[in-house]
Amino acid sequence: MSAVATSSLDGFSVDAAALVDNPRQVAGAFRRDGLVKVKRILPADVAEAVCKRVHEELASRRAEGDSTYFGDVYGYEDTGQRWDLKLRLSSEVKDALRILLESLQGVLESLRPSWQLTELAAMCTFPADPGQPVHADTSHVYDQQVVTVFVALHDIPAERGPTKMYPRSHLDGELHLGLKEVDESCAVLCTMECGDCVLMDSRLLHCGTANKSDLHRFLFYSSWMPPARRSRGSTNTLLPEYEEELQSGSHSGNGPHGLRWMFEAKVPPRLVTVMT
Ligand SMILES: O=C(O)CCC(=O)C(=O)O
Ligand SMILES: [Fe+2]
Repeated sequence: MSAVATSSLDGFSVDAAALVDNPRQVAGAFRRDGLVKVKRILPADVAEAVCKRVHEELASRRAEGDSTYFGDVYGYEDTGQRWDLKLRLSSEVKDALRILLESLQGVLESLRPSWQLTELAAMCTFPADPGQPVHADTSHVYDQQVVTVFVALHDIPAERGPTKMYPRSHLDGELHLGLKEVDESCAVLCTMECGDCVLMDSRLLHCGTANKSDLHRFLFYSSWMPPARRSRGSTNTLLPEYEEELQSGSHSGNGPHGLRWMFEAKVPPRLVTVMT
């Protein structure tokens, strides 16, 4: 078994245009494999607008030096080449989320009747980022299913540091308990074109790989969890103002950063029950 051998992502891929007709089938594959790639889910101009926005917010947040805007990620303190930037609901981000949810609604609802937003951020790496250790974002044993949607804001070939994922590892108790090693020959490298996305069960083992290119690598991501009361001090990568809004139960969306936009944008309310 080679340490660099990877399976093909093609077997885990579907075109966005095919999603609407086959949500249950795609949800079934996602449940089994813990990942699914959706090609061409965002028009390139929408992805590029978010990318520009991330560049701008990252520059100003780094200049401010306020850690509130950054999530904790492996390697963040060590190298300064990796930034987990919490995003505002800017018009660019709202447009992207609306289009994503319109496509993903059927798949998400086939998994569960309702979901709430728990992360909204961009995972940014720069040249010479060494990549991450293999990890799961949530516990197979203790946590409920969380679905993370990683969107490529530009093309991400192998050398630009795509995420590596280990299909079906999300339900493997022995792996999660450290009783056996991951099988590298089963890993898939999530290379993408601008506007593609990968849905990942957050219990799946995965890691960001090294950025060997001379370009940045930006992934826009949102995570969705079953509606529940939220615990304070959560480490989710979500700006405190949205966290508080979800926490308080006052989800009328009338505040300055209200979430009513989801309804105005006609995103099906069942996806955002907790915000009603
Ligand atoms: O950078 C990536 O591709 C993945 C990031 C990640 O998995 C994490 O920070 O938890
Ligand atoms: Fe992760």
